[in-house]
Amino acid sequence: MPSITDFALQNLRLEEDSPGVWIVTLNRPDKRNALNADTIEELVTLFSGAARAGARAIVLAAEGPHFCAGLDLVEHHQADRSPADFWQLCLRWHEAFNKMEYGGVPIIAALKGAVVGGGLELASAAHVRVADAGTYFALPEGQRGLFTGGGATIRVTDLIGKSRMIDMMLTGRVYQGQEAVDLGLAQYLVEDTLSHALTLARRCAENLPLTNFAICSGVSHMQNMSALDAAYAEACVAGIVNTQPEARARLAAFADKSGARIRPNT
Ligand code: 1HE
Repeated sequence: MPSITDFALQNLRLEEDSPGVWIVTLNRPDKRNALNADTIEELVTLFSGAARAGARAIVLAAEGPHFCAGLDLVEHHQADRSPADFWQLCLRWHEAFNKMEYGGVPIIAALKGAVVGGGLELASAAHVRVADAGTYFALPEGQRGLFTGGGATIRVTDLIGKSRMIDMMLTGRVYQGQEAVDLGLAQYLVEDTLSHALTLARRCAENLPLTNFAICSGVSHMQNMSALDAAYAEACVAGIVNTQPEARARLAAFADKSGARIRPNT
């Protein structure tokens, strides 16, 4: 069974906040956390093994003033990649981001500064995004003579719709603040994104792991299915999750009235 200390990371920093609550920090602030090929490999390794190593919720944070500047443009320029090389690289991005979205461990992104290009693709693979007033979202690919390659056509379009996504790419439009939240680019607008993301992660970690696994992979899988098949899959997943022995104590607490009731926000 792997553990948190087994990951050898250079471009990411990994810490445990409390049992099962991990903080993964993008750690190339001098390069505005631009995603070079090595960082992508570290993301693949980390998010492939996190659940088995005991992660129950993960905060994805960033060192420095910006969350992520997207594709490492300097590395890309210097590598002078062939179409096949870049195609293969994109498959590694997809591997990393799919492991995040479908890996079954809740991932909360603590955003700040630039969340642009591949940085937005990375953020959109998280399950929850927390922004502050200085966080801004853009897809500068169009201006750079590039195209998205890390899943934006799927995930960013899912968040904000096709027309807005195309507008962002064509015109370089930047979204921030409440407007970004209203559109769905982030779910929370707070003063301290790391602290709020940690609060959310700790709360998620109180859920049963099997329940979180179903939420953080099942919903995405079901979105990829026809409505008929998704309903079938949902019933199947609920059959497994809703009968797990670990849930019995929680159900008993509700039945004997010791369990918390759901009340409106005060
Ligand atoms: C970088 C990168 C990068 C900064 N690749 N090195 N993404 C973009 O088009 C965004 C490009 N970056 C920026 O627009 C700005 O750098 C920021 C708004 C993010 C930050 O600005 P600032 O003034 O704080 O920093 P800076 O002076 O521009 O950059 C500081 C250093 O970070 C500098 O390196 P230095 O060695 O000269 O000090 C920059 O070169 C470096 N840096 N951003 C490499 N992106 C799978 S396809 C995905 C396609 C895309 O993601 S396209 C979008 C790319």
